[in-house]
Amino acid sequence: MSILNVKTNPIANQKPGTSGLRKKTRVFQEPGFLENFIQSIWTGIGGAQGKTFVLGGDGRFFNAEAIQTVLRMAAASGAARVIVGQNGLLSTPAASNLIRKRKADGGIILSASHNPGGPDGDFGVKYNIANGGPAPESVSSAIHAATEEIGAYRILESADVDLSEIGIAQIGRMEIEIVDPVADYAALMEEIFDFDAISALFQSGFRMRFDAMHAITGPYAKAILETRLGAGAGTVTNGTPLPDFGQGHPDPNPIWAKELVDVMMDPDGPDFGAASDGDGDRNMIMGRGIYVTPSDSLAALAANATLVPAYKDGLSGVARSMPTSLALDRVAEKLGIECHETPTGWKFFGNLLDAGRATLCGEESAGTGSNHVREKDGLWAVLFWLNILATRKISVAELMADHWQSYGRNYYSRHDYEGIDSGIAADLMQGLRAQLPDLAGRSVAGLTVSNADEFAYDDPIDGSRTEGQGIRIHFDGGARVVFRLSGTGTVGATLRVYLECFATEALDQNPQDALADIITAADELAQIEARTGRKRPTVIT
Ligand code: VG1
Ligand code: CO
Repeated sequence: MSILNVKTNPIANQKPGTSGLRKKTRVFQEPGFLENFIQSIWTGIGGAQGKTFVLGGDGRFFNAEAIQTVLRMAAASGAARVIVGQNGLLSTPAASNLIRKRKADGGIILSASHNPGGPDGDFGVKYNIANGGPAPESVSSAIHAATEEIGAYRILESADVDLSEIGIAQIGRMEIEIVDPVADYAALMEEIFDFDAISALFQSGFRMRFDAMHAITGPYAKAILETRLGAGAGTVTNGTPLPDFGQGHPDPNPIWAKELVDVMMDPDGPDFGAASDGDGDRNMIMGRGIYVTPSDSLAALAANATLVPAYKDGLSGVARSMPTSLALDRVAEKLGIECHETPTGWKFFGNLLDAGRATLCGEESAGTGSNHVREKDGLWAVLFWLNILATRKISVAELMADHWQSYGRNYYSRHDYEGIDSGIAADLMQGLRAQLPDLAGRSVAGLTVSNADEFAYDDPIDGSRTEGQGIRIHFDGGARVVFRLSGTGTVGATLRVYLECFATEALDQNPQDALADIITAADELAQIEARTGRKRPTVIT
């Protein structure tokens, strides 16, 4: 086996976004594209020599080929060992757990997460550091800088490694350990939650439906919910990972998981419903007749955390991404704990978790997690809910009604305008930015602006500053609208408009009705329709 030193040229736009590098699959398949990026990861982290990495992906189209390329390149650059999930599969939280548990130097996760897969879909690569979490900005910048200077990459000439059997393999001088993708993760869940209480809940006739959306969580959910906890065969639907996710869009929200929503809205539907995304780090929570918004779910988990064995002594603090609703802040205030506000993307929670300043973190996009790993974790959130329901012995609808009664309700919705022209999107954001100095005190659609700014984050642990993280406009009475552009899309730009208002009465409204004035104000401020020609959002969650 010889090591090839292949000459290459920098490829433009290999800049990691909110969560790794995401591109159309066909772009990743272009000669040298994946290779350039992987070599740049090695450069960005100071070399692969002697290191141990964890490697796996969500099973989407091109996963199998890409895994082999990464293995050959790790061997060629002197990595000592790569721990890889059987058949090249690992959910994002399971990869995070393995990196931590095995004290690896880092990990590569092949996934474009909630983006559709397939030859015409998207593919992605994420690099995680030794704490198990997404590479922070400093590491991502170093990787990006390397992509702009690369002149050659190193790859081993070798046959494909058979990843179908658990055990040890070798290419060149590098050892490859093929592991069961589920075992360590399932063991971790058992340490955190009261499995006996959850099993008893299922034995009492509690019915659940988990939609794995043909993505990575199928095998995890079957092993934990059906086999270990006795939820019964058939609880997990769409449970076999498929390279194109069954032509679906593996984003667990009421639009893309409509099949589940319909079942849950039936008066005879199951007691509890949940779904997860492409790489298993997001969650959608439903009860019979009720969809729980991710922001509310995060707040409810925080409020009930001490019912879970791992959090019985309380939370050291909590954190949420800036656009996530302020429902969490109300709980933190009552508990007397710190509540941090970070930019969008899990990489900003890592320092807080490492420093013990936050135990629980979450995002409005259906990501929730804790200090058990350094990623958001879909199935963990589902088990958290089950643990609470098993202990409190009430329904999801009752639990949320009780929560809103105690804390008030933050009505919340996100309106996405996908695939708009990048130039128009940039102008729209610039238009908002230009208004910022004079917005306070102005009346818009009958609401008065109390203050407005562009969010910048000063990390309290490492002192780094991250600017340009979304424009936020607060109104008198606690309402708010936030505008930002997505950093995970692969076509044009996606404008995300996050809408929120606070109520202590009339707690049963449709969020779109409760938010009607703020929706009007958002359009007036950003001139969405005038600038984009769009009369309505592409996706409302
Ligand atoms: C989106 C979400 C963000 C999440 C990110 C990665 O980013 O808004 O909250 O962390 O996806 O999630 P953006 O930049 O498109 O708004 V995952 O599960 O797709 O890795
Ligand atoms: Co994801």
